[in-house]
Amino acid sequence: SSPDSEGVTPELEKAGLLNKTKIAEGGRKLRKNWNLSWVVLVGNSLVFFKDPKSQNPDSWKPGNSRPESSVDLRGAQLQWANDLSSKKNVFKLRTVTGNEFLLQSETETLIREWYRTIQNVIDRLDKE
Ligand code: I3S
Repeated sequence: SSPDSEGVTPELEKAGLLNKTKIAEGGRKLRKNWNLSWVVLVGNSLVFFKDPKSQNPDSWKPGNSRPESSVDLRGAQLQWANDLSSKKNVFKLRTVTGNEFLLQSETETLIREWYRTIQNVIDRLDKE
């Protein structure tokens, strides 16, 4: 087994570039502002970076680049949201605190992988 088989260090599930906009904060609607974001799914969190220098799979580790924000996936909800944007391949992530994000990629296979991987984490947390 690995030196960290007891799970002290959270597990990196996925990292990559996605278009992102926050559309609600605590249930209050926000104006869209799409930006390319380096997104890291690690442990129970989705972590967003905007500095291009942080575009590596280790960016979430302590001492590396500072995240722009971080989303706790416990109790979060995902849904496809092509009705919420003129862009294709868009899904919405809603946190328990009422923050809402749209995530998008021009590549359908890629956005489907993100959707599936995030949903798996949400499902795992639901069972805990
Ligand atoms: O859903 P909306 O409000 O039509 O979203 C579009 C606007 O936010 C627009 O910004 P301004 O209204 O500040 O010009 C953005 O540039 C668009 O990207 C938004 O729509 P899409 O369909 O790209 O999500």
